[in-house]
Amino acid sequence: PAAAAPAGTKKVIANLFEWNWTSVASECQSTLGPKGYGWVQVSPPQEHVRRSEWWVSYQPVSYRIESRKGTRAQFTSMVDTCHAAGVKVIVDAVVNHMSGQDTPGTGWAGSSFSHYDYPGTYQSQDFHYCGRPGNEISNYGDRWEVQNCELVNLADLKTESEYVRSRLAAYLNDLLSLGVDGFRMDASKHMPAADIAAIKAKLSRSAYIVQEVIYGAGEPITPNEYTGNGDVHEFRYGKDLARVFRSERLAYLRNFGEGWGHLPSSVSAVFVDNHDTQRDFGGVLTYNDRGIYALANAFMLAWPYGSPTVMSSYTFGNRDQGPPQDSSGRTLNTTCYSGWECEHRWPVIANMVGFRNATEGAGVANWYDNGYQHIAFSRTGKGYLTVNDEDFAITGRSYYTGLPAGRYCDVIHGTYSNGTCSGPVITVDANGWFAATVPAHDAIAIHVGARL
Ligand code: LAG
Ligand code: CA
Repeated sequence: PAAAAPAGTKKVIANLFEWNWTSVASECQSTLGPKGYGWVQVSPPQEHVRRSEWWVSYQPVSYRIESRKGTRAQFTSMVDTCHAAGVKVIVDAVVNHMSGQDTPGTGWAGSSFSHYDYPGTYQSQDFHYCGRPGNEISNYGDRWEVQNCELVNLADLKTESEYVRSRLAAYLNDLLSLGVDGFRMDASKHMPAADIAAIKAKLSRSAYIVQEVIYGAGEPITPNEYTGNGDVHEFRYGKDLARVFRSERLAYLRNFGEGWGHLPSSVSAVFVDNHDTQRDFGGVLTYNDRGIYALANAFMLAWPYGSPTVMSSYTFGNRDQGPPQDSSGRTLNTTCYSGWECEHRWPVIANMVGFRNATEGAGVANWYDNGYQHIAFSRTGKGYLTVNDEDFAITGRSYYTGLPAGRYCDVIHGTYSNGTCSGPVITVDANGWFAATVPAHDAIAIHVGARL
């Protein structure tokens, strides 16, 4: 079963990183559905090691759907609630490895484990021992090593073995039986594409697949190898976009995407930042960049390349810091703008999801740039965005949109609902033009779904 690019008319994904299931469910109802997000990506749901850092989620000890984010019943009810709100669910699936603790322990739900023994699930013969120092990956120039050694000490599964493939498929099929719609395949680079294909072939029904393959210059394993299985995360997108915003020119974005050597649009999954890049990739734009971050997301949502994911973070001071949790380690309910950034709710970003949906399928036309930090383009007949990232306002200019004449809500500064706009209204004349001032580091966006 294949399904590249999220299905449906609403394709934008919100990544509610480390949210608990109860909070994901209410967010689907209150915000994701109403704002037009089509999908929510949730953090790994399986049983994990017990510690406070966020990354415990990436150290499975069994495939019980019990984690600090909630119980199996809460997970199931979250999936149902999201579906009722018109939002499909993508699970972050950790399939390359198990835990990385050197000392034996007990997992979140009580399962005993040691580094290479997970009673009832895997035993020592199910893991790779690559024979390099510490069994650790050190040379990303060596394909075999990257796929057969350990990523940061995480016990590396023999994904070539029939037993391991069946066990992984059983886990994913369990999630599908609960209604899950797709999987983010964690650490895909560390598994041969053929192993992922073999696991996918065992799935009980079709599911959206997006694979995490971090592009590395000169590395033998490339994102392109994985496109036969489904979508692939294009890590160059967020890096290049940050560089353009921070130190280059927005004018360079006129051919952003394939023109920059990125993956083919139809299989590319993009984001401004994700949970790893916001911590570990210096220079990427994050919630800390506030207005510029919002503008970068607005560009991503307006620009028809790839399938966009909007990141939603909790506030962190150091890279290992876990999400807000209670004294027994359960993740607390999300409180937006207090301990949690909720970027997906920022008005600019949330309103641009509506722009994405209204302009789906329309090409880019009427590109304009001033050679530097002021750009504009239309999505043929459907929408128009202009971004001014100069340090000065652009005043008294007219923009050719090609849009039908009418009064449109500027969704960067206002929210459209029930036929009214809470912000400025832009009037497009009979010839498709409007005149407006765009302040420094600001934007204007209009689309046919927010026409008064
Ligand atoms: C991923 N994609 O390929 C995840 O997106 C990424 O967040 C995961 O790393 C990684 N692969 C493994 O699934 C995260 C943290 C690591 C953390 C690891 C395992 O970025 O820092 O490692 O999850 O929890 C931590 C310690 C290591 C230690 C390891 C094992 O940082 O020092 O060796 O745990 O105990
Ligand atoms: Ca591996």
